[in-house]
Amino acid sequence: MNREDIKKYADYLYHAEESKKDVIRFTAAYPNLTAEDGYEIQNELIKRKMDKGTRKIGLKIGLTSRVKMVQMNIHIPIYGHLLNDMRIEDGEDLSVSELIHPRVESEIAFIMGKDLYGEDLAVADVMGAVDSVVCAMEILDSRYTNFDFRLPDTVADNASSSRFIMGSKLVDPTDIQLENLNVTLAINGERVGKGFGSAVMGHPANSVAMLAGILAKQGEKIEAGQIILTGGITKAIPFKSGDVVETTIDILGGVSFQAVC
Ligand code: OOG
Ligand code: MG
Repeated sequence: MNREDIKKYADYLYHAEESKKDVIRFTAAYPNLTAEDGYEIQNELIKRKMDKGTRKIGLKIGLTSRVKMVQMNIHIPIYGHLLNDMRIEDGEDLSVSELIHPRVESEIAFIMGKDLYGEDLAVADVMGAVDSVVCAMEILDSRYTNFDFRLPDTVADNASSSRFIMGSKLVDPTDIQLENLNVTLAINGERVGKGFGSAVMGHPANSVAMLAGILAKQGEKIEAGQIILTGGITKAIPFKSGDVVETTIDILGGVSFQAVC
């Protein structure tokens, strides 16, 4: 894909988000678009946002659980970037009028204490570099009509990411079996999703090891201080203004927000 096309597609997504108007997936017209093209567009899109003054604060991994792969009908994990203006605080309101058609999913977030570099890392290597684990939610807001996309489209669209929210309790992961933790997503007190930490590739650290492997091939690493969203444990569920959305995870505690206009 040439530079001009990469810029054109990034522009298209940038304006879809700015104007809150969904667009048709690129692969409808260009079925040969590849995941590599998608990452080039994503990088261009992130660059545009950083030119406007936002900062990278972490990475998100997606499509790492069976429930999410089945929901989106894409069976290959993807990643995207977390920027400082995507973060909302625990208990804060989330304005849905800024978004197109938001959905929420429960995740386990890692805050890295050390750099992580390498291919074929094991769970223990990853956990050795994690400073704390946190109960989190990701708000997805695909810029594509009806969340209808193929792998390269969503990669280009920063993996549908829109906002994320982390609980205030930072937990030392030593001696915690993340795979056994029970995760519940509730809207207005009604349970709408549940799962265990093991839903993410057997253990959320496996998803981070996979990401480290992808980055290592590009000569890059996961950096100390970065926030990593390890992937949805529950299906992503739509919500609307007025809803109170909460995730609770054994040991890690809870996190919530209220959706407002
Ligand atoms: C793609 C992003 C998936 C996850 O955690 O699985 C994702 C989508 O479902 O729109 O963030
Ligand atoms: Mg996610």
